Amino acid sequence: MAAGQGAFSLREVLAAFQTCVTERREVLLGPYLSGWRGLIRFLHSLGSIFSFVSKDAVAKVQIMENYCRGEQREKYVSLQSMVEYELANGLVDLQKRSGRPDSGCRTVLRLHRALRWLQLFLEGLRTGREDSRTSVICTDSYNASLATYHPWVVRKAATVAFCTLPSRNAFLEIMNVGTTEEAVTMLGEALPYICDVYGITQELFARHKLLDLP
Ligand code: 1Q0
Repeated sequence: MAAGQGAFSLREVLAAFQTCVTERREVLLGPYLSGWRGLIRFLHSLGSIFSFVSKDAVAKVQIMENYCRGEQREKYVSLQSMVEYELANGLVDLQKRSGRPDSGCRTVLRLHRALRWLQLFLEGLRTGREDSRTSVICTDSYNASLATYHPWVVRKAATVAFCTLPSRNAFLEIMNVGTTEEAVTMLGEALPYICDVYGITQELFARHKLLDLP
């Protein structure tokens, strides 16, 4: 059932990541970005201390939505068609962040790295003990993924913000999928879809040597 306007349902967000992957193992940008929109909506509800994160995430989703609505929109249907189009047309700067508009490839790469954090974080919530601290799960997931790519000042701000996160049980409740037990079950069912999207994207970007785009 659809959640009411403004309400957050992790089930819907995860369903978006599920519908991303086609039979031909392509990742569709439409549902990928709506999954991100859902996550950002949730991030807003955690308070203004996370606004430096949501601003960046919104900016990146916006860049991609503009490509998806723009003149070349048929090239931005899937990650595969985007990579092929941008590389074939010299739109990806491999050396430096160019003065041109940001490429879809570099922008998706940032979201892709954040998806790894999400995967680790949700897995940590799922397998954590009832009394485990969300801030610790979040910090560990961040240090094992995104932190590598962030300068000291961002790492510091992120770590401070994580300390304000609600308890694991409160978190499982705001997922809006029923009891904490139901939330844990749902995470177990849904996480493989996020892993799948992550794995396909990682393989695609590795094959085209796009994993270090500036
Ligand atoms: C639950 C707490 C959420 C915490 C989010 C963790 C991520 C911290 C990331 C800090 C990013 C800082 C802002 C700037 C970074 C940019 O420099 C960087 C690189 O871009 P560029 O253009 O400078 O090369 N950008 C990024 O690395 C992208 C970061 C995007 C982060 C998007 C996070 C969205 C998170 C949503 C919350 C999901 C919670 C799901 C749990 C649901 C359970 C009810």
